[in-house]
Order: sequence, then C-alpha cells, then structure tokens
Amino acid sequence: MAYYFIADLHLNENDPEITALFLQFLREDAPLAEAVYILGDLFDFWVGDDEQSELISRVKHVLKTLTASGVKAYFICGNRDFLIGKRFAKETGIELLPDYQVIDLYGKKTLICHGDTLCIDDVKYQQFRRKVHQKWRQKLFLCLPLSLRLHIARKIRAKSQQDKRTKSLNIMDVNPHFVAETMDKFAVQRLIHGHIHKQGVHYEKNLQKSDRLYERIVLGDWGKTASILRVDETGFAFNEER
Ligand code: LP5
Ligand code: MN
Repeated sequence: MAYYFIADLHLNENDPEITALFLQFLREDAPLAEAVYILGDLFDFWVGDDEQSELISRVKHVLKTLTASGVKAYFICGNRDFLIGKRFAKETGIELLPDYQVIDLYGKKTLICHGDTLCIDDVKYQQFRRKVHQKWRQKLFLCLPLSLRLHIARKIRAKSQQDKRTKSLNIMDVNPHFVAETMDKFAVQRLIHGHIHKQGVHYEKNLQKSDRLYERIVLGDWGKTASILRVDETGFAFNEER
C-alpha cells in the first residue's frame, strides 16, 4: 500500500498523451493506493463545474470509478483550477481540501499544498490571486455565460504566459524564508508541493533553528512523462525511479 501525489497535469484537449498517462495512472497505480492526493492544476483551467466536454466527462468517470472502489482521493486546488467546486467533488467522490493540509504519512507529519502561495516574491501574481480568490468575485464570474467565462480565462492565460516571459526564475520560485516560516507554523519537517514545475527534493536548514532539516519534495508537471510521487512505509520515490 502507498500514498500517491500528483500535480500540474494541466489536462486539456490538445495534449491527449497527458490524459492517457493520467488514465494509465488511475488504472495501474491508484487502485492499490491508500489514498491519492491531487495537489492542483489537474486541468489547464477551470471556469465552473457546469462546463461539459468529452475530456471532463472521462476524467469525472475515472475518478468516480476509483473513489467508488473505496480508494480515497483528495484535491487541493491550483492557480488554474481554483473554481473546482462541490458539484465536481460530488460527481467524482473526491474530497476538497483547503490550501494547506497536514497529513500523517506513516508517522511523519507532512504539509501539502499546491505551491503558488509559497511564491511570495511574485507580487503581481499574489495580487491577482487575492482578487480571484475573493468569494464575491467568484460568484459574479460564475453567473456569466459559459462562453464568456471561457473567453476571459483564455485572455488571462495569454496574459499569464506573456508576463512569465518577463519574470525571472527566481521570482517564480518559492521563497525559502517563507517556506521555513510556513513549515514552522504547521509544525512539520516535510512539505510536498507542485506549481513550480521542477521535480526534485530539497533539504534546507532553517537558519533560526539550525538543528532542523526541512525536506521539501516538489512534484513536476506532466508532459511526455508523468510525475508521480509514491510514498510507502519504506520511503518515497518518483515514478521513473521505481
Ligand atoms: O499558470 P501559469 O503557469 O501560466 O502561471 C502562473 C500564474 N498565472 C496564473 C493565471 C492562470 O494561468 C490562469 C487562470 C485561469 C483561471 C480561469 C478562471 C478565472 C476566474 C476569475 C474568477 C474571479 O495563475 C503566473 C505566475 C506563475 O504561475 C508562476 O508562479 O507568475 O501569474 C501571472 O502571470 C499573474 C500575472 O502577472 C497577472 C495576471 C493579470 C491578469 C489580468 C487579466 C486581464 C484580462 C481580462 C480579460 C477580460
Ligand atoms: Mn500551478
């Protein structure tokens, strides 16, 4: 038995190979899991639970099959699919978690999150995030016709891609001091997150508490290959290391 963690699949119609990898994961690994954690940006973008497409129906169906078989699946929203809501959760059987959640993995307390909230040096993004997370704005947005919501989402995506070209990699990375502060706040020494699209494992010392080593596991984004973290009682590994 094991726990699985994935993030940043950005599922969309133009990348069917990513959808295929996701379906393969749900068919081969997930059924034997203790639980599956999806740490955000499962979809390229999400404009409301009322949107329908062949891809969305397929994803809902496979998630429902998994959860109906008794495997727990959890979801923390990302910066692209933060509008996934109760209807999606009900239709798939996944459980929606808050931005930060502490879980127990074989006796080791671990903090999980998408990762965007740790990138505090990306001031423009954080301003944007605060706005679009306001409940009244979301309610208003969800009242718009679906076609208009899709149009706005595509515009924001284009602006985001354009802005990213002018931002340094450093700015778009997590802020190490804020990471240490956040881990202290939740009293954990291990963190798992995605968002920055750089799979890896980092060990950092907290300057204030030099006796502590902080373990930070970063999930990669999906493309030609998947980035699946498996944690079992013997330790953890990414899919290609198995
Ligand atoms: O996602 P990615 O990797 O490209 O970049 C992210 C940050 N960008 C975003 C935006 C998302 O990509 C798109 C979200 C679509 C959601 C659809 C629903 C919208 C609902 C609104 C409900 C009220 O998150 C990017 C970060 C990067 O990660 C690295 O961390 O830098 O941040 C930005 O690019 C933010 C920009 O700098 C500022 C964006 C201003 C957008 C203004 C849009 C105006 C268009 C209005 C059209 C009517
Ligand atoms: Mn993201």
